[in-house]
Amino acid sequence: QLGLKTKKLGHTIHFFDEVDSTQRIAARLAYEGAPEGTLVVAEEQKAGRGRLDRKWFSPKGTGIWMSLILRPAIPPQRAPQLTLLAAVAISQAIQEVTGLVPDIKWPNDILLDGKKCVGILTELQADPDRVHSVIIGIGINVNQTIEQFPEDIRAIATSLAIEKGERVKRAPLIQEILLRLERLYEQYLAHGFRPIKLLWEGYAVSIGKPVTARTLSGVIRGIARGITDDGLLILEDEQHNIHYIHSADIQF
Ligand code: BT5
Repeated sequence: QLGLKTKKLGHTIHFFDEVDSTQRIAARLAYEGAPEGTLVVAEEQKAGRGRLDRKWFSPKGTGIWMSLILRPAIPPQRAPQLTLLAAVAISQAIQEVTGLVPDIKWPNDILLDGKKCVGILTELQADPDRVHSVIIGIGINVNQTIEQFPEDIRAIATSLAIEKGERVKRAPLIQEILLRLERLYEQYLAHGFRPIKLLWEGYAVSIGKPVTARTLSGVIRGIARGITDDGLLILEDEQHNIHYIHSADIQF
């Protein structure tokens, strides 16, 4: 019922009214051998997850809560590139379907008007040298009103409908996301991350600006200089030391 135009992505779709997390279900399916392109979509998540076990608010019928299984033949350290690839595909799709122009905030947020509209969570099943599966979790606030967000995120979150001023249909957006993802993923497998990185830079907000990066090992303040070919953030601190950051929360 999504009217997909993709060759592979989304050809097997598992729809649920209510789940704890589409990530958990997709991880189980991947473990059981589900093919690349398998998609899990839910109307509502009772325990939607962000990074570091943070909560992802996923109320019924208002958003896109989905997880996609990919099986690229890459070493695990290249997996962060797929978060950035997904961010580009989703940004392109949002722009195509709504006319809104999103910003990507490294590594996994898409912003509209400075507020978070999309979160991406990339998880792996891998050996030290080889990925078995990558589960790309995508959460998009589509039709929430501002009152429908919990108070603690009301100031930092937004939905497509809030920004556009009218409701946005979810099925055409999912279709467009899968189409863009498939194109970029094929490009990535054939030509590597370079072409994706160029597209990513076109949407990136934090590059060239002073930012604060909160990592698990501490806080670094500096200027975001760009991303490496692996997708790490390059941060130059006040002493002009260069840091390569794998994972962090960024504040402007
Ligand atoms: C993320 O984590 O942004 C990744 C979110 C991934 C969600 C998808 S939905 C489908 C799949 N199934 C899952 O269970 N997860 C994935 P992070 O960067 O850690 O951001 C989490 C933070 O975003 C929270 O601590 C809140 O501050 C904020 N937040 C929670 N829900 C939000 C929402 N609906 N919109 C905007 N911000 C939100």
